[in-house]
Amino acid sequence: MRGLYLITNDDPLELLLAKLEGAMSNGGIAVLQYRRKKVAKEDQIYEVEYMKAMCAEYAVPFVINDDLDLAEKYGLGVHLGQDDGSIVDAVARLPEGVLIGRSCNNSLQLAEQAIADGANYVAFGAIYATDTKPEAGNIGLETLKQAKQQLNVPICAIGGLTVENSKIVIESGADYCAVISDILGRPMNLIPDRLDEWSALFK
Ligand code: TZP
Ligand code: MG
Repeated sequence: MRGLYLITNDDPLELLLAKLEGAMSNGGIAVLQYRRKKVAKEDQIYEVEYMKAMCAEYAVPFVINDDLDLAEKYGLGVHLGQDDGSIVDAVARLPEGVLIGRSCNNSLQLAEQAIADGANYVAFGAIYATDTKPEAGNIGLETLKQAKQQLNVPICAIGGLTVENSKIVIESGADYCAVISDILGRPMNLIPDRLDEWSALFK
């Protein structure tokens, strides 16, 4: 229940799948989240089917961002923001054992509520400012440190995380580091080395 939590970007599908194949075969991915902001809903079905099979092959837990209907259709985990629907619903509609996560921004109170509702991990961020989601701000490390002391589920840190700035994030309490750009923003041939650097951080 710790390690690199990789989130998909909006690369063209073929390129994204090639990067994911390279990343997963490297062995350094603890969780994959499907997050495709620029892909039409009807095309997401095919993509999710493909990635579900890939995750099964590499035994990587697979989580759908925002979309409980899609997660339910395929019996997958889900990650819900504060405005993306209820955790109680997700627990009721998804199979036992899948990941159910909640974005809690900078709030321990939101995290406690999510856990009471049945979330089995909680996410805080953006830790550092990021162009991927500028409106997420930059909350720093204080909430992570408190969360580590007070909460009894894995803690996910997200936002602007890189190999260079995440040692302290892990030391502050992050079980998962959720990353888009620092992995998928790189050319495909550089991703395996980057993953090795991430794995070393979690050793
Ligand atoms: N939620 C808070 S920050 C963020 C999301 C989805 C973006 C993370 O992307 P990156 O590129 O790793 O900063
Ligand atoms: Mg969301």
